Amino acid sequence: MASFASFHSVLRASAPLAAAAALLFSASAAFAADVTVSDAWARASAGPAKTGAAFFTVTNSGSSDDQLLSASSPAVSATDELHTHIKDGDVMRMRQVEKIDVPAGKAVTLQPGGLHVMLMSLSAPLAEGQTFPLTLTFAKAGTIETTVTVKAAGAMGQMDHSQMDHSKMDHGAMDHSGHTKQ
Ligand SMILES: [Cu+2]
Repeated sequence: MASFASFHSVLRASAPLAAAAALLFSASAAFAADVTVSDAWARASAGPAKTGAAFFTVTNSGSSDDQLLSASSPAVSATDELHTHIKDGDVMRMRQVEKIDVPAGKAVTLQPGGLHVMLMSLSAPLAEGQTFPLTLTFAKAGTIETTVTVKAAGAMGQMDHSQMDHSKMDHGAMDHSGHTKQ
């Protein structure tokens, strides 16, 4: 009976710990659900492109600001970067950014001519209709995996960017001199 009693007391002692662990787990699970990724797409490559771009909407329905820190799509590209566009005179230039802010209660849309995930080294040109997994890492929400659908080469999303066809940009010739990380 002595051994049963001590076993019982161990159970009692660990009960608060188990409750705390359960609370932590449910808190982080609830938090992850606060940030969602939707409508992920990329543009089909025009010719033998080495780079591509992926776009999507991040919605933060929680009460804490979050940041997108990195993206990864090893199925199609060895390296991905977070980019934005800046207007330099009449020329739109891409610039790498360290993170993309996703404020509490806001939705951020990555789209042609603006923020995007740059697929830096495609293993093969992206074909219309193709899908591939994209893993996004957030500062607080952690890792979220989404599926990217490849649309026609001229696809623009909701905006008209006829003067800025990303697929025709030569990333290699891009001016990196002003490539400051934010
Ligand atoms: Cu880019």
